[in-house]
Amino acid sequence: MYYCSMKKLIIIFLLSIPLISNSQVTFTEIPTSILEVKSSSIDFSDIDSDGDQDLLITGSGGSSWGNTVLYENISGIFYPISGTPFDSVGVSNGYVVFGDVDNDGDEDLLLAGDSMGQNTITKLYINDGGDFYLRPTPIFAAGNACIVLSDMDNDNY
Ligand SMILES: [Ca+2]
Ligand SMILES: [Ca+2]
Ligand SMILES: [Ca+2]
Repeated sequence: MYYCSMKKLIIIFLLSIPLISNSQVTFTEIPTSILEVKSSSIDFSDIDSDGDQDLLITGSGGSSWGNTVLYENISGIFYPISGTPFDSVGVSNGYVVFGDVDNDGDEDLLLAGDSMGQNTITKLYINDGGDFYLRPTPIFAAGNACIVLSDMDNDNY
């Protein structure tokens, strides 16, 4: 978890170096209706291949021990998508990462953490044209996890 957090901070820092030196660039906070959570994890990916980055967020918040909500980016505004197979797999203290694990061009999802404050899970969801389907995986269940997807055998996925 610490490694992943530091890795993200380092990447954000490195990406922001040219921006810091460019006085023309400013960031403006925009109000959103994205779920407010703690013990969270997020990842952006173009899950519907329309050219913009969509969002998945997990964490505890509201009246739930855990939430797993996918948002579709429509013209820069994020709208929650209901009916996903992970709606009921509310995760906190976890980690989410998108990656094309089956090399079909769609971004798939690996999700790990504490589900609804009860049990620890790791689940793989295959993306087929923007619809996700649970695929059984032998990957062990992990809470407070850090996930990295990589092409270890150099077969391009
Ligand atoms: Ca998109
Ligand atoms: Ca895929
Ligand atoms: Ca591979």
